[in-house]
Amino acid sequence: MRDELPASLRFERRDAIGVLTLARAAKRNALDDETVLALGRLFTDLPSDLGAIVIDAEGDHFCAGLDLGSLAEHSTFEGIQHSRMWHRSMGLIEDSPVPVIAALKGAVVGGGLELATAAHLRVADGTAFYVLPEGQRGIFVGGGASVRVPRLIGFSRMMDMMLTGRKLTAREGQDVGLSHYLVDTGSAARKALDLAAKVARNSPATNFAVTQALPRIAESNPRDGYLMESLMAAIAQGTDEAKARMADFVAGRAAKADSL
Ligand code: 1HE
Repeated sequence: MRDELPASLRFERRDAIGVLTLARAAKRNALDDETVLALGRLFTDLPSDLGAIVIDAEGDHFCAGLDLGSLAEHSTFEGIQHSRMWHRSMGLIEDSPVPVIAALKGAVVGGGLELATAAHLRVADGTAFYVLPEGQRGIFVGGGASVRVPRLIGFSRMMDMMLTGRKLTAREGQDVGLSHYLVDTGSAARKALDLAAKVARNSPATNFAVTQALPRIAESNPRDGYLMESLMAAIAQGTDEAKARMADFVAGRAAKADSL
């Protein structure tokens, strides 16, 4: 399927890392249905030996969101189905067993922010800006933003963005928690690749626990969360790889916590 991507997407391997590039710069990487569906297929069918994925973008902008040319003809029911299609694809990214790191620059707008927040880590450069223009376009978010964005910045800040069209700068996005890292202009992809190399060296059980269990634990009631944590911890520490890594530390062969 990776050979059958539309022209708007590219996927390449760099050893254990997969680099997915949004490749429709002439339209500021706006996401049409073909691209959203292909994202879903790609994340359903990942190579089994991948350690991390970086989402990068051609041109000056990460993603201008939904392709606005594609929405006008929808009936109400088609609108629901369209939004659910976005939910499926973004959900497959969020549920990827392989951690996903988005490299952000320029517009991270509407559905572009929905894509960015489906990733597990976000690295922004100084040109990045965040807008939810749906309010001003007469629509509402439909690709998962009302769940994923409040998790990061709270629904009150999202209300402000949607009611007023407020644009958050890269600095503001970093301060409120939209990005994990804010780096020099032009270096988001490089930083994302460096982080991906680190992430890919973790044990697959740890990366699974962090991407699959942690978000669910954080959103469950504490009593269920503690139990889920114990189960996940026992599964992770029972792997041969965990045993070997702990033995390496005890034998002085592994990095100390301040130099990981
Ligand atoms: C587009 C899109 C698009 C650009 N759909 N074609 N998203 C928005 O409301 C953002 C709309 N885009 C913009 O505000 C600006 O394009 C940018 C700030 C991102 C970049 O500005 P700029 O000056 O670099 O580019 P441009 O001249 O505005 O756009 C270049 C081309 O891309 C132009 O097409 P051209 O044929 O005239 O060259 C634009 O029409 C096209 N283009 N953005 C379609 N989004 C699941 S629900 C999610 C709901 C949403 O995402 S709503 C938010 C939609």
